[in-house]
Amino acid sequence: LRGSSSNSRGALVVLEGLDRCGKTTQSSRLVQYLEGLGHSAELWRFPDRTTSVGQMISSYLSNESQLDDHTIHLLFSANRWEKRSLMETKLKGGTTLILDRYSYSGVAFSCAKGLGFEWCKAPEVGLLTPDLVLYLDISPERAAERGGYGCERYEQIEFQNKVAKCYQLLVDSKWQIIDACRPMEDIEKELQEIVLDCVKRCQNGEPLSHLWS
Ligand code: T5A
Ligand code: NA
Repeated sequence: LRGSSSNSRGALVVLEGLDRCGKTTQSSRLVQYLEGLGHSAELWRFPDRTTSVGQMISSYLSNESQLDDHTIHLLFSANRWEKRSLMETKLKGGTTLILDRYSYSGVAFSCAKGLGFEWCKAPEVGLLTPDLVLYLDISPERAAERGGYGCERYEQIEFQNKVAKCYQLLVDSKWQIIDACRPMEDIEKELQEIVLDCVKRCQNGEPLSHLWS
């Protein structure tokens, strides 16, 4: 299955969407699927709550600590920067990374609080650009019907509506909008096809680029 080009690399695939849209469910299924085909693949989540920065973020999200909006924004970004070089190493080594949230969450959630769009994008500049962004599209009302909604800071319908509007400002040619209100298995099938196609493109040597280009 390996491409013959010396530039062959893994794909950088991001799942984005509102809280409870199904990202974690689908990203872990995608990794299983790719591994089953013999590809090297890993699931990464942002925020990565295991690092010391990630622990500050986690405590903020669960309302155990308060932080200025700009401060938490920069922490989310720092949490991606601390994984950047490993990310590049993995991709160049041929491992496909399936990311459960990335810079787009960073911009959309902070922008929804009222921070400036360009200000929000600035600390993300220079991170790796995903080859594919899968936006799991669901209304906040439908998402709220799924288990556990309401425990964390951002899980309120009115706020999620603002987040959805901010996401729309970020859509570009790398995005695919997926109807996330369907049964899990239907979504899973659709994603498998799109992601496999992307993995093959990257094996053929599609170059890596940097945000926001
Ligand atoms: N954030 C994040 C920022 O503000 N800035 C940043 O830079 C970043 C990276 C934490 C929060 O941080 C914010 C965004 C978030 O508010 P998180 O830990 O990823 O981010 O939290 P959530 O997105 O809220 O994760 P969830 O686990 O809530 O949602 P998922 O992963 O989208 O959904 P999932 O797969 O866990 O599914 C949720 C429930 O729905 C069911 C599942 O079984 C589960 O019970 N479900 C379905 N039910 C019916 N039909 C389907 N198709 C279903 N798919 C899943
Ligand atoms: Na999740």
